[in-house]
Amino acid sequence: MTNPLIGVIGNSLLLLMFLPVLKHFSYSGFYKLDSLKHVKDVGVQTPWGRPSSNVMILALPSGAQIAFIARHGINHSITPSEVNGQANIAALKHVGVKAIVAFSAVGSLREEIKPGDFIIPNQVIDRTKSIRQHTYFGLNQGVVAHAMFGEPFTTELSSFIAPLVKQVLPSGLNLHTNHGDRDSTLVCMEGPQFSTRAESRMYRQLGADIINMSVIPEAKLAKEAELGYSLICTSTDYDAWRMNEEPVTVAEVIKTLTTNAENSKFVAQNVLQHVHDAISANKIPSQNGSMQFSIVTSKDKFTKESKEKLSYILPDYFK
Ligand SMILES: *[C@@H]1O[C@H](CO)[C@@H](O)[C@H](O)[C@H]1NC(C)=O
Ligand SMILES: *[C@@H]1O[C@H](CO)[C@@H](O)[C@H](O)[C@H]1NC(C)=O
Ligand SMILES: CC(=O)N[C@H]1CO[C@H](CO)[C@@H](O)[C@@H]1O
Repeated sequence: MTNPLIGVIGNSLLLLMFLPVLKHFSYSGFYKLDSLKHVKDVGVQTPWGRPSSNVMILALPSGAQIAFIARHGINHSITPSEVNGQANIAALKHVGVKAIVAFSAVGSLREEIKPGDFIIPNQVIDRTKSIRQHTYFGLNQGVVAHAMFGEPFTTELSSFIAPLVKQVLPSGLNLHTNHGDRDSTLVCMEGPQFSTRAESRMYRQLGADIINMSVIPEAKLAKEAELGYSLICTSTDYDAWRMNEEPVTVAEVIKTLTTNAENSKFVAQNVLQHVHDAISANKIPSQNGSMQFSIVTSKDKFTKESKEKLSYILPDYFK
């Protein structure tokens, strides 16, 4: 059996849409026919602990396999600040994944990004508060490394995915991406509470288009682990910036979230096979080697412990 080449990180709703037959979900099973097949669950213990869920190996209709992690746990019981990003990314790397297609619900900071619309951002503003472990380096292990993060997502992967998403969007919904020198910017806040109106308006002034609580540290850790990473977002609401509207209600978010998860499932099914094929044919450049010049500490200073730990994600440098 070959390793899964792509990893998917999404919420448990997305998984539910893939696998309506999972026992502990009571779901109508309406989508049974076109769902992905569950091959097996892999319980992975990484040097940074356990991922949010087992790594679920799912088969596409062609038989190609993907690896899925439910970001907030299978029962959605892990808050964005509690998600163990280090373990999630390391676990996907460990099972052989080369690139990650992540899904996230976001709030919209722009009138033209309507609830239900899809967004593939190319830039990030980090407003998390360093209570999440956001790097594999430092942490008293004696290895210093600085990953490039000017392009927080894998540009080639995102531009490969965009037309595929567009193809299957239900009519009335739009896909928003960067164009020309206009970035598509995601601001990542700590949460778990949503923004105040003042914060929401500040993010608009900073040039942000959408907001969520999940892309950091995922995108940073994927870079450090030399994995491709792109994010497909679905807008649930208008956050809190609109003066003459009620701020986002949780009920509104959950309702749109469910519809969005259904749409995300169709998008995922159209996208994943193509991404798998492109990665196996080397049509999307590999991230292998991208950390080559980032590690500042010289090899002879690595401790036995740091080598053991870091070789889990970067065997070429820490063997
Ligand atoms: C999820 O919830 C079910 C009960 O609904 C429980 O049996 C199961 O252990 C939970 N799984 C995890 C991983 O928390
Ligand atoms: C990745 O790049 C390193 C050099 O940085 C090379 O030694 C290694 O063979 C490459 N691995 C793969 C899987 O291409
Ligand atoms: C506005 C906002 O933060 N939206 C989402 C961002 O990400 C978290 C975690 O995935 C979602 O639960 C939020 O609804």
